[in-house]
Amino acid sequence: WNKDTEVSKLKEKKPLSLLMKAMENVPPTRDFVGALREANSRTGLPGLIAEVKKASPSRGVLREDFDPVEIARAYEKGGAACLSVLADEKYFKGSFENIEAIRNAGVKCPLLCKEFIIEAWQIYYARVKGADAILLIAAVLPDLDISYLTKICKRLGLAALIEVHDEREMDRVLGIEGVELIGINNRNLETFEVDTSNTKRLLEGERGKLIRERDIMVVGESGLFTPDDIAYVQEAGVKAVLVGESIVKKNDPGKGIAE
Ligand code: IGP
Repeated sequence: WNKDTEVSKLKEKKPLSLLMKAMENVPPTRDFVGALREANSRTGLPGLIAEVKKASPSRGVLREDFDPVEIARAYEKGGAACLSVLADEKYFKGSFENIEAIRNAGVKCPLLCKEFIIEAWQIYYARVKGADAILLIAAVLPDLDISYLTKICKRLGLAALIEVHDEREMDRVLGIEGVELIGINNRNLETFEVDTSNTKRLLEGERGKLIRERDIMVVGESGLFTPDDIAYVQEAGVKAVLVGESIVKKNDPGKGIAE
């Protein structure tokens, strides 16, 4: 993330009038948080958000033969509760068209639009393309923007996944009204270093207590590769996980993923 990203996002800006018109015809959203809760209570394991990602800035291209619809279908068949679909083109080689294609292919899992969202029109655009949830990154958004964008999501029936990386961001986000879904990113977005103990640290003590009292759904994100990694973040208190690299690279990306 840097200023360039911001400029490129704003250059793509779609006219609000067109988006509003297009919104009249979109089917209702699917319950993203509900699907995670259902999977968690049915299996006793964290609900899986399986990520459809062609490339990343830290790892380069993950799959040469990347077919978003095929991967999404495999994940769904494998028991994923929800899918995360990269829309960012510059760093992740994703697109909004991938979200649309997966939605139109009849995949039923709720879809998270993975785009760097900084303005309201991007949420409308995600909704029009078939997303059921969007991502808001606390590191790049002031509290007031998080609050405002979260309210827009609520009005549109979308879930907002608010991503934090450290205690300071977690405390900011816990101070914002209406937050129901928090992602703890184990990857430092500046150094790309991954540390799963990040999830544990941020859920200890008063923070964890507050989260349980408010029944906030917490997602452990990034750098999860083994069943032990999943058990570790579950022990720390998450009821959902977001997994990309380790499953997207598999020959059969859906095989055994929900176990
Ligand atoms: C998935 P991984 O290490 O399993 O591929 O991570 C997901 O957490 C990661 O892609 C991610 C991300 C983001 C991508 C987390 N936060 C913000 C883009 C933007």
